[in-house]
Amino acid sequence: MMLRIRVFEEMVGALVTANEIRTPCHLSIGQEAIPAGICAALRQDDSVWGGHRSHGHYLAKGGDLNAMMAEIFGKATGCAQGRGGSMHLVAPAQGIFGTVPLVAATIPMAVGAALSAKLRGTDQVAVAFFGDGATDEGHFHESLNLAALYNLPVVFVCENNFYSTHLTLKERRVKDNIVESAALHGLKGVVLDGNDVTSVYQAAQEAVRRARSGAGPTLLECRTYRWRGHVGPAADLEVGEERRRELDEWQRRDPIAQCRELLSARGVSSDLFDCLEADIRAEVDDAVRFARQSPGPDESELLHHVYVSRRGV
Ligand SMILES: Cc1ncc(C[n+]2csc(CCOP(=O)(O)OP(=O)(O)O)c2C)c(N)n1
Ligand SMILES: [Mg+2]
Repeated sequence: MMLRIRVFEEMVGALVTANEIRTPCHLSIGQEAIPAGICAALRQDDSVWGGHRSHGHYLAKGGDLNAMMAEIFGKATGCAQGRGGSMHLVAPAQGIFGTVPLVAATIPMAVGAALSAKLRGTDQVAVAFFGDGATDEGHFHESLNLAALYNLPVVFVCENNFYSTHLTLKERRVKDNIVESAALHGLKGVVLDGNDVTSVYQAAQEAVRRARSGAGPTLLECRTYRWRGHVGPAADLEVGEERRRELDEWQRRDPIAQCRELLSARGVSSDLFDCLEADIRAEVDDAVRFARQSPGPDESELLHHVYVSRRGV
């Protein structure tokens, strides 16, 4: 799954550079262990809620790769019928009810989904994915408080990549202490290496088990780094003098390379990796072909889903 997210996003980046994709794309290259590790601990009927950087959340939760590529191309076969682009991904059957690029907007939605599960008496779990920048918003704190107060089955996953657009964590907060918000609001908080897919998966399993069994919400602060710029395929090396050094350091901790080393040490052959990579590249190439060949939305549908008409149109 990590490789699928990586290859998909590298392709999107290349197509943005080629000016074939023209919707803004926020790439999560370098952060793949988080969606892959968290979603591996979920069931299909659990929900995930994401934001502007959610290609990985969508794929890891089971969203269709062709439908996402077509959406990014703005085609009628896209998961949001070509109306949303990269930042509005939706696949209700897979528990993805819409990613929303308003920072922190989907954190309370995850809490709402968890409240709904509790009221309906199901054991479904809701997961909110959000960045460190979202923890600067009031919604984050209100959501943690309510989830703890009502003991809701929700897992808050902060993908702390230390940047909110071009502002570092240090420029935005006195302390590097996001996880402490959990204790403040009365829920369990865990800090972990977000580039280690095994740690992420194990923490997710425990948080999901707690949520499902009625033991309440958890905040997971997953520390990671995005290799590309805030938006688009470039590396954003001009944003600050620290960026080059940080990038070098974090690229040495590539989540995919680390996982590959772990598996090799346990006897998985390099041929298997090569086959896997070839299959994924073919899958992504197919998605590009599908998106290119798909029709655009019909002009006559431009105002559909925008206004509610009394005549029911
Ligand atoms: C409410 C709101 N404020 C500001 C923005 C502009 N904005 C878009 S992404 C972003 C940075 C978010 O940073 P973070 O939550 O850390 O996510 P990351 O981009 O690092 O994945 C900002 C400020 C927005 N989309 N919504
Ligand atoms: Mg961030």
